[in-house]
Amino acid sequence: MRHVVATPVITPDQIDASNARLEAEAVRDYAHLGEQLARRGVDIEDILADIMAFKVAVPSWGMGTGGTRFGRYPIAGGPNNLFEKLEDCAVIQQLTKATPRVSLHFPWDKVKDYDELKGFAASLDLGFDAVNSNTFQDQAGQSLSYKFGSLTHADAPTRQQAIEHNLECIEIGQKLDAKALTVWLGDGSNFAGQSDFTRALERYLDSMAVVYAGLPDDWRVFMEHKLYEPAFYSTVIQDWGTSILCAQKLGPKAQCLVDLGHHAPNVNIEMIVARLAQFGKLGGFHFNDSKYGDDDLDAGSVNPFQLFLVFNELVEAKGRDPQCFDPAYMLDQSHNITDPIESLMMSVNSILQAFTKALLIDRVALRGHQDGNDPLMAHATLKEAYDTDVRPILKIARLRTGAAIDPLGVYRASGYRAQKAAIRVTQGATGGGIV
Ligand code: AOS
Ligand code: ZN
Ligand code: ZN
Repeated sequence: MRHVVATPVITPDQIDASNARLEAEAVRDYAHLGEQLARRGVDIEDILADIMAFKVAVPSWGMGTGGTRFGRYPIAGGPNNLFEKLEDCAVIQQLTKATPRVSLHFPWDKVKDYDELKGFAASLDLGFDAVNSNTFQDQAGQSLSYKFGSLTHADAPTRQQAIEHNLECIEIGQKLDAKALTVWLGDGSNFAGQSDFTRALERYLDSMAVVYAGLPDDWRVFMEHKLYEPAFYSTVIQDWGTSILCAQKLGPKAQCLVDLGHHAPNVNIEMIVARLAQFGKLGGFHFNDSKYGDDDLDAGSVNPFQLFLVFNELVEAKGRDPQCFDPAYMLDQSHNITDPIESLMMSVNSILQAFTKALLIDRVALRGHQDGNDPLMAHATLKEAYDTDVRPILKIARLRTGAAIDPLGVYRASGYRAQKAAIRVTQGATGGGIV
């Protein structure tokens, strides 16, 4: 029981000292923005309450330095095991108070004792979100290979092995109080003719029906579609159309997960979000950003307007169905050249900005312009919200939740990574692999 209680990460007085310096200015800016919003008929405290309540899960696999198939540049003081990853997650939670849960990936995050893991996480003020299965790689000692597929493999014993892995993920997730399983599989083909599209999907549905039957009553399964990679000719669950068809076939606990990087270039992702929400099949998100493909760049770093438009649809959907609409929000990024803690804190900030701006949209006016066939004013209504500098709201949300007004500033001043570099075993030099 080596890991029962975590060592303190950043001390509360480091946060308090920084907040004390920044508070007066933040409060003044907030009051000023409050006056401006009041003129638009918006109560800033209502917006603040929603922002303080918003949470997004961080990925355990995003804590280590990512890489490409060409190489990887580990940073000194990076985490070497799940417990060290959780310490880093705790820093993000401490400084933002917006990331209380961690999404785990199996078998990468397997440990011997899940009670110990849970206790360790709890001592860091952390819990667990959706668990992710992995049948896109072969693991040491695995009896059957996934080279030609997993849940959709032509051979029944390989499919069975993949099914059992997903069931095991549910079992582990239950020990950790998770409530959802995310299934992304790399199954597909590299050559025209290699795979029969229809039979492969039939096998997927048969396999997933067994996984679905293993879900506890209060669980959901999220199907994460992706256009290509690692299969480069076809992917079995390639888009939201296939995903929603499967979700409808499997049943109410099956929903679709939208990873922002998993679409063809220029696809209207916000519209996909609207469609899935309309039919009760929007299960959750993997937030990130992309320029070309599944780049796994930091959320909001390339196209913050798109992120805002996604949140516009989310706010709209929540307004229509406040009781039941409850997508799971997770980050899925690969940090190749930055400190993952810093990137993730920035990403949380971008997500919260997009959400805040979406909350500011005058929906009555928007509807009026839409129905009155006034495209310019409809668009201007969105831009009015998007162009608002909402940073004072985020700063006050952090202040009131006990987070840092300036998470990045506190983190840099703390010297956290340098301290960890002195304690943690240094990782190997370079190695390929996309995380
Ligand atoms: C892969 O492209 C997906 O985004 C998955 O969510 C995957 O499980 C995760 O990125 C870890 O590799
Ligand atoms: Zn993803
Ligand atoms: Zn991805």
